[in-house]
Amino acid sequence: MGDISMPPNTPSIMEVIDLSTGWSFKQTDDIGDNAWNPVKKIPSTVHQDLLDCGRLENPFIGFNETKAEWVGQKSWTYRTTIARPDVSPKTKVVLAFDGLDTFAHVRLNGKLILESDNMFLPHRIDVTEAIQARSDNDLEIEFDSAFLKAREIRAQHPEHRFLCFNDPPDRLAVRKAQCHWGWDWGPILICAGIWKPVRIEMYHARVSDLKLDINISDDYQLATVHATAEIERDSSTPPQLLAQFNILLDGKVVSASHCVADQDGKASIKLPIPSPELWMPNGYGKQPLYTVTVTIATEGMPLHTTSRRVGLRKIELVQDDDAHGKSFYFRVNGVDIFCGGSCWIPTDSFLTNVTPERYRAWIELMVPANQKMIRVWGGGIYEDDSFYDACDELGIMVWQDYMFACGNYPCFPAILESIEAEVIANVRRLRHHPCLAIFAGNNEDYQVQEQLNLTYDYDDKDEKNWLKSDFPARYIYESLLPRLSKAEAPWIPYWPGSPWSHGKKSFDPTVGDMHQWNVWHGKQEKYQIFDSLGGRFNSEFGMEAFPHIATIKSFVEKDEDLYPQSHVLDFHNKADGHERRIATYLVENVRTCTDLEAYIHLTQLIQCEALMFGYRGWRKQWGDGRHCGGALVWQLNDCWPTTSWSIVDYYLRRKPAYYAMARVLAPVAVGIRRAHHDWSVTHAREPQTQAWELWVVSSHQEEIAADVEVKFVSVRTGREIKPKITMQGIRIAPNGTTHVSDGHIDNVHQEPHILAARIWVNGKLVGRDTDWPQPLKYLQFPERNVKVDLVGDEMHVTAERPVKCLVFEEREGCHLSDSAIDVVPNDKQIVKVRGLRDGDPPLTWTYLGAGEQGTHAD
Ligand code: BMA
Repeated sequence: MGDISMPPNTPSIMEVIDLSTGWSFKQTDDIGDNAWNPVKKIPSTVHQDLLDCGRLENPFIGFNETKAEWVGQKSWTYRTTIARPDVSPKTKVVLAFDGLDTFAHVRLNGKLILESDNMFLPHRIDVTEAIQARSDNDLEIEFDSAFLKAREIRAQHPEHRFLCFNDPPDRLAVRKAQCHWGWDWGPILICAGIWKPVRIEMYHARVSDLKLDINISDDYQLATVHATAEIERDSSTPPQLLAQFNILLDGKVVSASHCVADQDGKASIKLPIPSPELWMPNGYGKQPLYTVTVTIATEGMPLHTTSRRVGLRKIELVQDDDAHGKSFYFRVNGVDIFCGGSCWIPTDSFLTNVTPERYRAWIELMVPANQKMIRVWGGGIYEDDSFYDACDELGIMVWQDYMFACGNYPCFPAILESIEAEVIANVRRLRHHPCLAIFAGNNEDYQVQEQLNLTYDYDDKDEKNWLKSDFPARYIYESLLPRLSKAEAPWIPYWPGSPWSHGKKSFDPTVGDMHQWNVWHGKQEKYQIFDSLGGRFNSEFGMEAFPHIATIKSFVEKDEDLYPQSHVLDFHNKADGHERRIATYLVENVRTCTDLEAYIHLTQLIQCEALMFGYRGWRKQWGDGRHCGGALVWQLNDCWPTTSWSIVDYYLRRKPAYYAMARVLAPVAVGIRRAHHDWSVTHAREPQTQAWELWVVSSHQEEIAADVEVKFVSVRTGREIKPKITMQGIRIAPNGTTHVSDGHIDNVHQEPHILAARIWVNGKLVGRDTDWPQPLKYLQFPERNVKVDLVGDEMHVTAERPVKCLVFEEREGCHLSDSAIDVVPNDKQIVKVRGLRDGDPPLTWTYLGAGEQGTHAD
């Protein structure tokens, strides 16, 4: 074997010509002399290319989105020239596209070589003969308008009803990012172009696929990697190729073996890894990553090497019948994980502008925020490799939707065929990532059936009937996708939809996952009761907040429009009824205002409170027999500068809710709250007494001891209205919730006061929580006397009276250890700032009741 046991990093002898430069483009029907414009680089999108050559105004500014509408209604042509490659005539030459957006006709030297209609598909075209015939080869790609094609295809299928949330329903006919047609957080920008890399590959043989099925023994002492390489070769290469497999950790080979490929070009082998180093989610351990390489060779000559990076972990979706119905949570390497995290949308309307560094920066944000899971939502894209790489490296588990969202999708034969190819290609690309925790069939398509009164007979198990019914796509979610997922990645759990409930209504709280939108949408419940509205796993819930002032200024062109309800600010909020809903939650809870910066703070405070009430309560329920298995906020990010449900805005500026979430998801967190009283029910009187409860949640795997304290502090005076309670050496249950104390508030004899809890572990203060009389608007906040002293890279924060939601400025380049804090007298809080340089002005800050003008920096 000696001949082919080459070092692991031997470059493959496949030769590659990168085709990222040398392109030009034009509007297809433009026959003028100056029609062609240069393209800076491929991958690209036509909007960015038009921006680059000055033919489009930035659609993210002002009302420019409407000025960009025409772009999506035209056809666009891209062209380049490829020189004849200098290879032997027997060498196979392939033109490889990783993705074309979307209706593409590809011509080489005038001859049609590919027609494509699915953005999510890669393509490989054998051009061996065609490309050798000429010294210069013309490659031209014409993209039809997806907007017009969608209409056309829809019209061809009168048998289907095309119903959806988030119009237009035409989008359902096309395999393309559904949010390109606009969404309730994003502009209508129907892109087109070569949105993924394109290259020429020249080779005799290559590994076309590498599947790695990893088994970990019950005692976690042995991992076995079952590796299968599929090999493609030209006719001149002998079939009996040798395949050398190596597994490396930190550059060292930990397992190696080889075999001969069979007649069908398959090489399959089992590689043991004794004492495996296990991959764990953020906060639960390390993320060691092994590299598996395979090199194929003939007669001692290596032909191609490829590799995958893997993590060793066992993942289970635990669904046991229990006291609350059926559980729904994840277990990784035997450890039950409460999945606090976020939902993810495409992070730029122009996908090709997101660099690997920007992906990494987004995922990095989740780490200090104690988040464990991110859900790639079904109305966007199967994300870029660098997104999953970052999740692998940082321990963020991925809930991956298949790309269907909020619709009643058609199932005509051609689209089913395309979906099948799309799923195989994308699962093969993604399945080796240890971050991948679950594949889900779609986003809210079962809800569309329920809410639009379309039929769905769960008990009818005959697939053929599904295809003839009002809900043909049930065939996709309950037959096609599970079949393909099982064949391609049986180690990743499959779930038919987000949400789905085993045939019960998708909002059933006893089974499956749930999108809880009765706060904000639906019944517009008070957020104080968020916890009581949850299910077994809350894969969506949210509250809108304005973005940072600098983000607003990036798109508002005139100073006179810098007020909360200006036309341009409304335009940069795509949510249905957003004025009424933001107003409702503001008016119910706080004294509203008109100054823009103070208003931003109020909307952000409301979001912060709402999400805190949700997360805090659901994490508490985790300890109650895994009643709630996780909560994913809608949404982490934005695709343009906008007001939305995001907790971090387009420019990666954190909103206050980001910090509140981090606190309630900390490894050890204390929680305190009084019973909810609905103040706006007709004739409601304040109850004479209100019960309160104090608890601690812990994600440690062993029991720990903690000291806990509760103070009762008058909102008006800052004085303690009764002696504090202190409890020492409390035993905190592992990976669960511990009830610590309870009591009653006497609303008749006691003035309005907060309950302020703190917790120490091994003498170190590790957490705080405060509970406030609700609603906040009834409280008086005179003379808080807040002080923020900058001491080195720390801000020391004190107040003489209780302070609600003290938020620091989010300055470019600065990173805060905390913000959106409640401050209690005699409890100095220290917030660390990274990135503030000597001589920089201190960060400004504000808090509830600071006044119309809002911000301070004393
Ligand atoms: C959910 C999502 C999205 C939407 C969000 C806010 O239902 O799945 O479709 O953007 O709500 O309305």
